[in-house]
Formats: sequence, C-alpha cells, structure tokens
Amino acid sequence: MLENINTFASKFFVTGDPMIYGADVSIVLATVGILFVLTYFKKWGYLWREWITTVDHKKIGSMYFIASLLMLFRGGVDALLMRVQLAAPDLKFLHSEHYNEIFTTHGTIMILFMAMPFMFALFNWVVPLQIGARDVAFPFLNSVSFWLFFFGAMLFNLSFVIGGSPDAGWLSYPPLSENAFSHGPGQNFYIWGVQISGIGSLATGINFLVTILKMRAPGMKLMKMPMFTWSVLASCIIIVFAFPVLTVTLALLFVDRFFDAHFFTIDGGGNPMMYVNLIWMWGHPEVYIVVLPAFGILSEVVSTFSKKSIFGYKSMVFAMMVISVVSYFTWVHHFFTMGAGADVNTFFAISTMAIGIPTGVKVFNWLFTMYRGRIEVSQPMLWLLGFIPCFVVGGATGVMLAVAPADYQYHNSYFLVAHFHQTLIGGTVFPYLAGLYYWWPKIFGFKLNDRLGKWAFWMWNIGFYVCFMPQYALGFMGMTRRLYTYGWDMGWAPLNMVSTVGAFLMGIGFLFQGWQIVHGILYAERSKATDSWGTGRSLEWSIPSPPPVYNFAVVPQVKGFDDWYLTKEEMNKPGYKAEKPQFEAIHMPKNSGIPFVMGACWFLAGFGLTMETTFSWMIVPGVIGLIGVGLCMFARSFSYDTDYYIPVDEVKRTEASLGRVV
Ligand code: HEM
Ligand SMILES: [Cu+2]
Repeated sequence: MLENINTFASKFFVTGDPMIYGADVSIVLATVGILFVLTYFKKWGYLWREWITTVDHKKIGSMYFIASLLMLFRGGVDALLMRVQLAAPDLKFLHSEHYNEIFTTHGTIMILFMAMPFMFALFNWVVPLQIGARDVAFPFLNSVSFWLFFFGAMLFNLSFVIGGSPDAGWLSYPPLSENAFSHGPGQNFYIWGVQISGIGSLATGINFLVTILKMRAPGMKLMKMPMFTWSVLASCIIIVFAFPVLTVTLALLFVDRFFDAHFFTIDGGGNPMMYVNLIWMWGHPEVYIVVLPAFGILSEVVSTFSKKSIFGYKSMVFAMMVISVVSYFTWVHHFFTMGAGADVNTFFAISTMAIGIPTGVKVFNWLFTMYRGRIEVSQPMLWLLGFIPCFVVGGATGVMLAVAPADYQYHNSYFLVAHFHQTLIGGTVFPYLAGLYYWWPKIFGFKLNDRLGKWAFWMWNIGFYVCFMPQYALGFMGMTRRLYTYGWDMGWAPLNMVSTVGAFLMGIGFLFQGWQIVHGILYAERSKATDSWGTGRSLEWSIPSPPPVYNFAVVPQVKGFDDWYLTKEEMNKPGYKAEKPQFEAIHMPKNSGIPFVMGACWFLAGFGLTMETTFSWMIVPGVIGLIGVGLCMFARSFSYDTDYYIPVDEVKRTEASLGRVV
C-alpha cells in the first residue's frame, strides 16, 4: 500500500530539485495564506459577486492585467535563471534538461500568458469607452474568454510541480514533442494549456470585432474611430483567421500523441515540417496580433502629448490594414532553411521586407505628429520615445533576417534571439506600458508616481540594450540559441556576462513598477476628473474616472474624429451653455457564475487528459470535466434572466455623486 502511494507520488509530483521543493512549499503557503485572508476578512462573497462572476468589461480588464503581471513575473524569473546559467562558461546552475524546460515555459508564458492578456486588458479597459458603448457586444462571452485564458494559464503553470514541464520549445515542434521523444505529461500540459486559453482568445477576437463593428455610438463612422480602436479591429481580424489554425494544429498533435496517429512523424508517412508550417501560419500573424494594438496605443499617446491630431490618419489606417493582410504571407521566413527552394524563399523574403514599408510609414507619422507639437514628456510619452529607436533597430535586424540566403547564417543563432526580443520588448512591452500609464488614471482614478516611473523606465531601457546588444555580436560569433552552456575556448564569456547584467537591470525596472503600483494604491492623490491628462482627445476622456458601471449616462452623439477635443473647443466658446442631459433607464447585462465554472471544468478536463498518458484512470476526471463543460453550455442556453435595467433615479444619483450635471 505504502509502496503504491510512494510510486504514485514520485510519478505525480515533480521531485528531485531543491528549486522545485522550494516552489512546492511556497505554493502551499501562498494558497493557505490567501484562503486565510479571504476567510478572516470575510471577503469570499465580495470576491464572488464583484469579480469572479462579473461581466463588466472594466473589471475583466483589471483581472487580465493582474494575471499578466503575475505571468510577467514568472516569465521574468525564468529569464533570469537562464541568464544566470549563461553568465559564465561551464556553469552548473541549471542542467541541460532543466534549461530546455525553462526556455520553453519562458517563451510560451511571455507570449501567450503575458503579452496576450496584457493586450486583452487594454482592449477591455479602453475599447468600449472609446466608441461610446456601455459594454462589449457579448459580455457573458467576455467573461468566458477570461476564465478560459486563466484556467489554461494555470494548467500550463501547474506542470512546474505536477507531472513535469514541457521542454520542446515555445512552439512545441515535432519530432521532439511527439511521444517517442517526450513521453511524460509535459507536452500534454502545453497542448491543453495553450488550447484552452487559445479558445478564449478566439472568442475575445470575435467579441471585439463585433463590438467595434456594431456598438459604436451614433455618428462614429469607421473613419472617425480613434486609432487604438482601429488597431484593435485589425488585430481582431487577424485573431479570427489565425487562431483556428492554432486550434487545429494542436488538435492534430494531440491525436498524434494520444492515438498514435502519424500526422507529424516521419514513420507512418507523416511529416514534421507540416507542423512547422501550420504553427507558423498562426505564429507569424500572432506577432502582428500583439504588435498592432501597440501601434494603436502609441498613436493615441503621441497625439495627446504633442497636443495635435495624429499625422496622416488615413495612411495609418491603411498601413494597419495592409499589415494585417500581408502578415498571412510571410510565415516561411521562420524556416528558410527548410529547403523549400529558391522561388518559395524569394516570395517569402520579399513579402517580409514589404511589411517594412507600412511599418515605416507609421514610424514617420508618429515623428511628424511630434514635429512642431508642444510635446509634454509624461510617463506614457517617455515609453513612446524609448520605443522608437528600439523598434527601428529591431525592424532593421528583422529585414536582415529576411534576406533568405543570409538567414542560413543567422538562423537559430543569438542574433535571432536579440532580434525577436527587440521587437517583443521594445515593440510590444514598451508600448503596452505606455498604454498602461496612459489609461491607468482613467480606470483607477489616480496617476502612478512619476519619480518611480522614471527609475523604472531607465532601468528597463538601459537594461534592455545592455542585455540584448551583446547578443547580436554573440550570434555573429557563432553562439546558437537554446544552448545551455559553453566552454572558455569559445571567447563568448565577456559578452554573456554583460548580457546577464542587463537582464538584472530590467528585473530591477520591474520591481520599481511593482512598487509604483503599491505606492499609487496607498498614497496617490485621487481625482475623478474626466480628462486626466488635460489634453485627451477621444471619448473615454469625457466620462468620470473611474467610469460608472454603465460608462455613459447618455449615449454620446459623435461629431467627428477626436470628438472630445471638438467638444472641448465648443465648451470654450463664449456663451456656451451645457445642455441638460435626458436620462433614460439603462439596459445592462447580469453577472453570471457559469463562465467561471466552465473554465474550472475545462481545467479538470485538460488536467485529466494530460495525466492520462501517465495514469490511465485519469481519463475519468478528464471526461467528467468535458461533461461539465457541456452542462455549462446547456445551463446558459436555458437561462433567461440575463439582463436588467438601471432606473433613471439611480443613474441621476450616481451621476450627481460623480459631480456631473443632472
Ligand atoms: C525581461 C527580459 C527578458 C529576458 C532577459 C529574456 C531572456 C531570454 C532568454 C535567455 C531566452 C533563451 C534563449 C535561448 O537560450 O535560446 C529567451 C527566449 C525567449 N524569449 Fe525571452 N527574455 C525576456 C523577455 C521576453 C519577453 C517579454 C518575451 C515575449 C513577449 C520573450 C519571448 C521569448 C521567446 C518566445 C523565447 C524563445 C523560447 C524558445 O526558444 O522556445 N522574452 N528569452
Ligand atoms: Cu514571422
């Protein structure tokens, strides 16, 4: 009996590494701590009513943000562990398998569980406010999306302590990810964690696409939409076409692993390169999914703080739409070395370089917006100024990689590692941070401390160049990616040490930001002012901060692009008199617990199917989870009590308490 339990435990739990035991203990302690605090302060009801069951886009945005911050922490710790191992030759800090696991979890977490939810946080916080809507088109689905993302991410992270982490790289290429080479549950965690959250992302894409197309306030023609909303529309179009490819690809890999099929194995007539093509047909558009909203954020920030309308609005919109289409025709640049032949490689080399054109147009438009503007270097603007040089160099090295014959040299070298971090950190994380600082006062009613913010900015920026510039050189010196150690004779030691120092500087930057948020919650001056920066131009700056549940007491009538700016001009005219608003009862969606339960059922299903290859009886929880998902759908289909009205009196009372004219 005891022996049985022992063998079970040793297969079920990850053992053998002091770091893992440390993590086990801290997970248990943190969980007990959280449960204790919630019970002691009687916060369970509050948590359930206000957050877990919420369908309010602003709160869902906040939950996405918290999750992405936690994942940035985990992904960041992974990064630092790797950089410590590589700091000097022949270190024994991480052994080879452990290193493989860490770069896999780092890459997957950073892109799918950090960048994506950070982006969804901004979608949720901002889009309905910018288009004058009271919520997204499908608030219930929005909550489902969040919980699928959340439980998918948790499932993926669980692999650290149960079963073992995936180790076949962030895109899980076969043959490494096939049964023959990765027999344990690690790869299954990857499949189910990414699959479940991916379904959530697809639903979010559909939701925001419909929201932007159908929920705009009267008068807001497409060509009057703010740039951020445009960028979200472009990103969602890509999501809707790209994510189904991911779903199918992962499903095929699942069939290979569970039913011994041969889609991607050489024996039995499969082909691993088919997987590589499929995953990049999603993977390349995916990088544009995360980068287009970044462009949108920058366009808002640059015009607000240059106090000018964005330069070349139409060309900006056009550039974004071109990028969203062309991004489907470049995927082969990730494996020119596959050997598809000169003609195929030429096509993909040219299409990749072509993307540089609309991207360049955007950079020039931001510069021209600043030209002759009265520039105010606020925190969001600072990140924009950090972004431009970083992204330009990242883009230029991208064009170098696009030269197919030259890529035979760069491929899978540290040159590539430096390039993609430059676009992902400089081109995505920096702009998202600009957006965070920019819209934070709108969502929370206070600004984040300037001094701490400047420290964070400089740490991130200096750290970034110190960390990644040496890696370009290391790439030229022959250092390949995914390498866990190297010898003294290679001559790579000094640059690697410099790179590690840079990584830690970025880590310090992150700590400053954590402190900045805590500091803000504790000490920042609160302000309900609608136009937090004084120079806002779009509709979100016309309502109180934080906005009431219904956002707009009266649906705005949009006059033109930069509508709030136009309104302010009108208000400044002599003899202006505010019209008395005509309130009506407001139709709102009701909270629901189904999305959370459904997410939990997916988690159970995913966990069961993941562990099934180790313990066949785990199919039982797997099937129970799937049945639970079905029941949740059934329950939703038959619930009729899904919405309510906020009566006029209550709207008036709320507006009056926010200092508005009633
Ligand atoms: C905060 C600073 C960061 C540092 C110091 C860092 C460092 C690293 C290191 C050392 C590797 C492994 C390279 C190798 O051995 O091949 C790596 C891989 C990777 N990183 Fe980062 N990283 C950072 C942030 C990010 C961010 C923000 C993202 C995405 C949004 C990201 C995405 C990736 C991806 C996709 C990989 C490839 C994983 C693979 O080879 O499967 N990283 N990073
Ligand atoms: Cu690509």
